[in-house]
Amino acid sequence: PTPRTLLLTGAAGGLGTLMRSLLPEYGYELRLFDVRPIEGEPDAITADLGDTAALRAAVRGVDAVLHLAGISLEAPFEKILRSNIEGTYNLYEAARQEGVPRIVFASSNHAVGFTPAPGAGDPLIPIDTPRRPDTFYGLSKSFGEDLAQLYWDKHGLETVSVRIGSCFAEPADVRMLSVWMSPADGARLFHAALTAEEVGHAVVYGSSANTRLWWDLGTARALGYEPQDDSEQFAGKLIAEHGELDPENPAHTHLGGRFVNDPPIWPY
Ligand code: NAI
Ligand code: 15L
Repeated sequence: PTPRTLLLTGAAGGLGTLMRSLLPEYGYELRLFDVRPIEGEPDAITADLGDTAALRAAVRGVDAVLHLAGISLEAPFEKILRSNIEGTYNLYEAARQEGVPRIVFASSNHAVGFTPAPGAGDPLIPIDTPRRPDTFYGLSKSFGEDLAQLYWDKHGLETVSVRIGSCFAEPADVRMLSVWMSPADGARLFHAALTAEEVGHAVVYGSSANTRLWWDLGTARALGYEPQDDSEQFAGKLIAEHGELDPENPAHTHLGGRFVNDPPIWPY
């Protein structure tokens, strides 16, 4: 059954804003949470993930959580620790205490960002490839996936961890042709993750059905996800602008792209 009330953390962010417009079509009533206020949304909860009382009130009575809040790029370890590691722990504790049955966790390709991108004819990267974070940011997503596994094994709280590629209106560079997830496919995948039965802790890659896909969407499809989009329509323009991927440039040859150079070791 479709969960009715959904807590959307990170609702003020880029992906949160996209999902605020797309998810209601799937029948969700959204409760919004972000440390930043959201214009035109007086009922949104404006609080930090460090505020455990606010979090506990926010999750009370919801059918599920789509957890997007957190730092979304590389940052000093202390900041990642607070927002992404402690913040995600605080959310899971609040959800456990309030009996929320399922969380969809915005993990990231950067949990496996140091994995070499497959060449032509190589097999796609499987979902059980060893974790290879490319940043403290990616490390926090790796932590989030393990936290989700712990809360499933110990407390029966279900999670779908979605290793999102690049979810923007359009891919912005040639790497993104391989990892792009259209916003419409993002909504399809989150909906599948929220409604599939008996997921336990499932880990999936989050992207469209791109011609240049780098990873295996099998576990996402097993949830009922049927991607409809392909980045190939943007390939001509992006390759004319940036050239083909350079096999000598680490930022072009790893799943995580330029994050492998953060702090930069290559001019990109
Ligand atoms: P964003 O940076 O635009 O949004 C993140 C939101 O989280 C912001 O509105 C921010 O105010 C909020 N936030 C940060 N720390 C917080 C805290 N301590 N307490 C409460 N709110 C806090 O990022 P975006 O692109 O919307 O991404 C959303 C989520 O999806 C993030 O967790 C990101 O790591 C993940 N993700 C996004 C990808 C993408 O392509 N957009 C790719 C892979 C993962
Ligand atoms: C991410 O995890 C980031 O949150 C997003 O801003 C993009 O950089 C994306 O990955 C990506 O890999 O393109």
